[in-house]
Amino acid sequence: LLPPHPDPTGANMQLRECLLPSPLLVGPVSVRLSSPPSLEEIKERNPLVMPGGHYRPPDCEPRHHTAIVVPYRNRQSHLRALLYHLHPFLQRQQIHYSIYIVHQSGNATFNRAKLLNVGVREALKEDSWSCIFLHDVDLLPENDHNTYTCHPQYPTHLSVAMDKFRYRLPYPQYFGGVSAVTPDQYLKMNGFPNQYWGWGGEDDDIATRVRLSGMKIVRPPVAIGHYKMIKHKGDQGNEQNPRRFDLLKRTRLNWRSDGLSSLTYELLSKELEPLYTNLSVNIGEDP
Ligand code: BGN
Repeated sequence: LLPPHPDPTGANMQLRECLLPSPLLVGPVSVRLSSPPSLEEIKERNPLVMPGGHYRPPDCEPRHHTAIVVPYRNRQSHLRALLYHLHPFLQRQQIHYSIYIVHQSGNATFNRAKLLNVGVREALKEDSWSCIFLHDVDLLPENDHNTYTCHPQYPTHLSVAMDKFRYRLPYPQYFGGVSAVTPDQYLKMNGFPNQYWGWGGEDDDIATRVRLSGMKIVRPPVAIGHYKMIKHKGDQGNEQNPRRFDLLKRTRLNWRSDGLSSLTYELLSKELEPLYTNLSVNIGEDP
């Protein structure tokens, strides 16, 4: 028998599956909120992150493929804090991931759920992600045992213990902050509503869609789902939506017609930044 060929390029090397749980996890971490470093410094601290904010573990075959989608407008310092914490956090979990920032162009009222729909659609054009995270820009996970992976059957709500809500759920159905779906789960619930312009209610609508489409919400233990929220004033262009109460009364009637199935937008640009993919989109405005 001949000895196996040496493989100088490493191209045919079979990596072993990553261990479960990842041996790199550290548990609770202290999260620094003030004055996050520059993007250049964050990049230097994360040398293995590829353009577009893409990463795969170098020495094992990842079991999970997660796209992180972040609705965004004018929150540079929040974005730096998020990238500073999230990149090392995800690398310790040894998952294959990319971070997509979905920037709402123009000055129309902010629409978080529609931006999430755009992010999911664009992310799935790029790669066959097994899990999609819907992540607010101002939330920083405090424990890396809170894994950024999906439940095979049901949508997951991750931010179950935010400092802002004294480390518990503000109410039992709360689905805001950080949540996750598989592409199948996302299709089943017809994505997210496109009609919530301004602050509030869209997350409750999404939670209702989960139920109406025959699924339920799963959550990590409260001790693990700790998040710090970066403090800020209510931001301009995202005022409380006075129509949210009326919209929420109609979720049952609207969810099949409004959502992924009715999504329209114009992708203005897609840039592979060193730490994230920047999708700039025109999603229109409140009619
Ligand atoms: C709720 C908001 C959510 C928000 C949480 C936490 C509404 C709908 C009114 C019935 N829901 O009250 O969108 O995530 O507070 O801040 O406003």
